[in-house]
Amino acid sequence: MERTFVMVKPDGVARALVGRIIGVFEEKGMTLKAMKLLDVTPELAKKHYAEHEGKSFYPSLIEYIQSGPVVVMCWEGPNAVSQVRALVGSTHPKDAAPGTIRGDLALDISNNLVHASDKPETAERELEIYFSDDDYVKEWRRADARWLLER
Ligand code: FUP
Repeated sequence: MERTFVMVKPDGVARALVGRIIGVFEEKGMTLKAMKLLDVTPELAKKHYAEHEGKSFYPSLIEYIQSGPVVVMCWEGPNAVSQVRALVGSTHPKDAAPGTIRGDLALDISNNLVHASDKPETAERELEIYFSDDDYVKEWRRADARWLLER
């Protein structure tokens, strides 16, 4: 089963949208494997956005991600990475379809509420930045798993 990394960014926490955003993935049928509320340190911010270093928006991105607490999560499910990205919507909220998190709840690219990994390899890298083995619960199944997954 595939895993992905999701962050409710500082604007999502500040706007009290954590419950609503988690609900999107829960209602989809995915399984929550780990979750934390934390302040992103400069070291974490640099690791997280290493691929954007040098770009014009990098300094504001680093500042934004440290501007308040964030909620980080690991979600599991079939094709978790692409299914979560579809629910999150396009990077720029103006292009994000209605029904997606960014399409319904965000206005501006620099306050786009959620981060979600773009590839399975990125997901594993990002999960390692924020979680250690002890942060994951032992095996558990949703009570409705047999209605969600192949029997
Ligand atoms: P996404 O994978 O959708 O989160 O988007 P990217 O990894 O391409 O970009 C990471 C963050 O950088 C976005 F959430 C918003 C910010 N960004 C800008 O502010 N300006 C840009 O032109 C592109 C990205």
